[in-house]
Amino acid sequence: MAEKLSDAARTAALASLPGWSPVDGRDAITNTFTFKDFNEAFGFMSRVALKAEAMNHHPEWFNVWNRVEVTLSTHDAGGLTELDIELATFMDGAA
Ligand code: H2B
Repeated sequence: MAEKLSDAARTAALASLPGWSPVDGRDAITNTFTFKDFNEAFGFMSRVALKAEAMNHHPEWFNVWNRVEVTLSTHDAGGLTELDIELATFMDGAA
């Protein structure tokens, strides 16, 4: 099972992921992606869904029209792991 990130690794990971921020009261990161329209937002979600399924690591997310609010955390580990950093990095590339 993936291990929770150390404080140093968490700080370094966040520094490499502009736009992502820690969630208050929980070991997780969040970002909001805004697209031109629903078609682009859902295209992004579709690409991320395939990646998430391949990783067996899934986002918590909420979509309204052109906006996708994402929270990443590793439920099995009770906090942030490398899997969240990998998925966040993929999302940045897909957006
Ligand atoms: N996604 C996330 N974000 N965290 C997990 O711990 C996790 C997951 N675990 N997707 C997987 C699925 C697990 O629940 C299944 C049973 O493999």
